[in-house]
Amino acid sequence: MQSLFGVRRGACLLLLTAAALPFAQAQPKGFIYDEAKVPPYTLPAALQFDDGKPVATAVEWRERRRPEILRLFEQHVYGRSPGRPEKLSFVIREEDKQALNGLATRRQVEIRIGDTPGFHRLDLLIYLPNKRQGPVPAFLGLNFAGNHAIHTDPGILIPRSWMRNDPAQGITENRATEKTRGATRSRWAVESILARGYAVATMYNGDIDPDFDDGFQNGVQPRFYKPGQTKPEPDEWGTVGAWAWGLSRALDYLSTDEDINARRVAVLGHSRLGKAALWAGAQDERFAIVISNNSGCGGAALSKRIFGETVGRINTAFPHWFCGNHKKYSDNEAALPVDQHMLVALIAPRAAYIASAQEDSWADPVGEHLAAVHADPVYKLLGVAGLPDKAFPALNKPVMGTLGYHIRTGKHDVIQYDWEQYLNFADQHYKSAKR
Ligand code: GTR
Repeated sequence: MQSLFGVRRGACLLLLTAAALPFAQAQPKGFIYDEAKVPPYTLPAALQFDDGKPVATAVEWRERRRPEILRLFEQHVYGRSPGRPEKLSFVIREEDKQALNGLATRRQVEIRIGDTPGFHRLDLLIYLPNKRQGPVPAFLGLNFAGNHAIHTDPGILIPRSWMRNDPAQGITENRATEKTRGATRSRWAVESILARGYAVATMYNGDIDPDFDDGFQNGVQPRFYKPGQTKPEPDEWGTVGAWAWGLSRALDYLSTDEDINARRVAVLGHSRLGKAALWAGAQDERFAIVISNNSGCGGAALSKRIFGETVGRINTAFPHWFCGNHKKYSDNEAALPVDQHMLVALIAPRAAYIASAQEDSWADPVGEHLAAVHADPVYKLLGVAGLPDKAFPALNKPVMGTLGYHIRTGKHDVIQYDWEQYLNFADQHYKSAKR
C-alpha cells in the first residue's frame, strides 16, 4: 500500500499553509479522493470484545465493552484526560438581560481552573432566549477566533488568551482586537437558535490550549503535570483531548446555571473542533446530543479508508492534536485497534448527528457516513432507533433517528443549513426522549 500511495509521505510540504489557515480547507495533492482507489480494509467490530468474544447484551456493552473501547481511544488516539479538577470555580463577569435588542440575556462566565491567583481561565459566553419559561436546552461548542468573533454584539468581551498573529485582521501581538468582532458570525446562527428556544454557549479553543505545537507548555496541560513532568506521556491528552476536556468544564458550569436544562445540552463543533466535540461527547455521558460538523480525520471519518486526510498527514501537520501513541499509526492505519465508528458508538444510546459537505472530500463524507452506519448496531442493541436508513443519502436530504446524517451542497464550513438540521434534530430528539 505504501508504494502505491507513497506520495502521502511527500505531501507534508504543504503542511504549513494548512496549519496556518483554520478557516480554509485545502485539498492537498497526492491523497485518495476516488472511491475506487480506497484499499480493502477491516474495521474492528464494535460488538466484539478485545478477546474476540461477541458482545451479546446491553449490559455487556455498558459494563465491559464500552469501557474497553474508551480505554483504546485514550491509549491510541486522544490520550487520557484528568477529569474534573478539584479546584474549579465560576465567576459571572458580565450579564446583560437586554442583549441583541432584547432577544437574549448575555452571560459571560469565567471558569477558573486551579487556585486564585494562579488559576487558568476559560471564558464562556452564553446567550439565553428571553422568551423562555424555565430552564432551556442549549448548544455548546468551541470557536476558532474568539467569542467576540461569533457575533457583532459589542458587549462580547475580547479574548484574553493567545491568538495566532494575522496583521490583516488586526492581530499583531498574539492578542485579538475589535477588528475581528463578528468575523465568524456566519458560522453561528445565534438568532435562529434563540428563536427556537435554545441557549447557545461558546468558548475560544485557545483559552484551553492554543492551537500550535508548543511542546504543551502554554495550554492547560502543565497544570496537571506530576512533579518533574514536562510534557504529556504518550498515552496522555494532546490538544484535541484538552479541548474536549474544556467542553466538559463548560458543562460543569452550565449544570450550575438555573436557566439551563443541563440534561439537554448538545455539544457540537466544526472540523478540528468537531473532533473535540465527538471525543467530549464520547467520554462525558452528561451530553445529551453530540454533533460533528465536517470533522473528518480523527473525527467522524473512518481512518482505515485513508480517503482524503490520513493519520500520517494529520500527525505531521498537527503533531499536537493527538496523543504520542497515535504517531504509531501514521501511514499504518491498518494497525489501529479502533476506528471512528467506535467513537460514535460510545455516544449510544444518546443522540449523535454527523454532517458532511459535498466539496469537503478532504474530510471524507462517505467515511463520515460509514461511521454512523457501523455504529448503528450498538444503538440497536441498546434498544433505540439508530440510523433509519443506511444508504448514503441524496444531497440536502437529512436522515434523522437517534443517529442523524446529512451531506449538503457546498464547502467545508458551518452554515445556516447545518444549524437548521441540528435544531430539527434536537427538537425531534427531545420530543421523543425521556430525559
Ligand atoms: C485541516 C485539517 C482537518 C481539519 C481542518 C479544520 O487543515 O487537516 O483535519 O481539522 O483543518 O479544522 O479546519
